[in-house]
Amino acid sequence: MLKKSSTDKNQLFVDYFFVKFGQPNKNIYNNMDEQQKLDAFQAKIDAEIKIEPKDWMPEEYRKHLQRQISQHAHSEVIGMQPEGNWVLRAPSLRAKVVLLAKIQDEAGHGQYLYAAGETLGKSRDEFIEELQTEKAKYSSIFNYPTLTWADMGAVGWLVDGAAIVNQVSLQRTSYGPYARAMVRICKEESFHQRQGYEIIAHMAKGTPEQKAMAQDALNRLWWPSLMMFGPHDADSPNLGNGVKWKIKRETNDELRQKFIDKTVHQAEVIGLTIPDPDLKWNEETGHYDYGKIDWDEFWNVVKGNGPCNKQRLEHHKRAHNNGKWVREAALAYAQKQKAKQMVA
Ligand code: FAQ
Repeated sequence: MLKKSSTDKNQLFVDYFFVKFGQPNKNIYNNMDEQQKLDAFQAKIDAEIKIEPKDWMPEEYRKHLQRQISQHAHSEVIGMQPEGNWVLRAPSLRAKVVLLAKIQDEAGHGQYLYAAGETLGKSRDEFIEELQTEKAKYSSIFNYPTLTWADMGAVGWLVDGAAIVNQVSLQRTSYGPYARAMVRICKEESFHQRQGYEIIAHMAKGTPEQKAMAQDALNRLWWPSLMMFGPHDADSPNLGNGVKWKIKRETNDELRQKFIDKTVHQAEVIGLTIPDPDLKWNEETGHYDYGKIDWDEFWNVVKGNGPCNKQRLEHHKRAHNNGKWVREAALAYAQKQKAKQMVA
């Protein structure tokens, strides 16, 4: 018997079952036809009850999540490369320690996300194979080079800033393991955004040359940061199911607008100019209007032809191969420990 819960959302789900199928029980899905299962699943989503790994779910929902979560994980891991480029050239010991900590956090985010993805029945090896054979994507932003120290500021400020806007929203996503991973990731991501803003603010207040470097980093990374949110809603094939199943809680355009609205003021405070002549406050909508995004550039990068796509994947493959002995050793150690426990 499903226990009636005191919370409204569970109540809604239970009520649904009483009305539709009579007394609900633990194996509610067993005697349902396909359409009834889909209806029941949607009722659960609508009641804001999280879907957990062992729950029944439509295959399309599972595939949608495997795609999005693994791409998210790949982005975190590939995203370490542009910043890794500056660890050995950080301008002070403090800057180096902070940058290293941030990059290690990104590796951790990849771990949480791969683990969440694995609960959907696909192994980490399969996910990585898909990345390395270009069947899976990762965020377009990481295919741009990081040319100066100011780029470390711009990446933290803009790229992590954009990532947070999306990830705060994803804390309410319908799949339990993904939502819970997001809660922890968001806490760390806001430290990342601040470390980037600190760097860029410092440079913007520095010598004219340093200020010029900060402005140049903003000029190069502004538009690619807006592209992180994906195509406009009208051109987003995954939007319909994403919203219906509450995987996505806000659309690509809504999130992009949120990011722009909060970032414009941050640029003003440090005396930098957003490189968009069409950027204008709109009294009527209460948002900034912005210029046209170059979608040809976006798709070119997504299809593998950005400035650093090949370099990023080759580096990933090399590091993965070099780390094979570590994975094997860790596995052998774990097996030994397990055998010891069995004997004891
Ligand atoms: N780059 O139908 P939609 C971070 C693809 S984390 C590449 O709109 P959807 C932390 C999309 O996959 C950054 N591909 O797709 C950090 C789809 O192709 P598919 C990553 C993109 O899923 C900071 C096709 O275009 N965050 O930065 C991009 O509804 C600093 C059509 O698109 C996440 O992954 C893109 N920008 O919306 C780390 C958040 N945009 O798969 C290190 C979770 C779209 O059908 C350093 N993901 N595509 O072959 C999401 O929220 C969504 O998946 C979107 C795309 C918004 C990325």
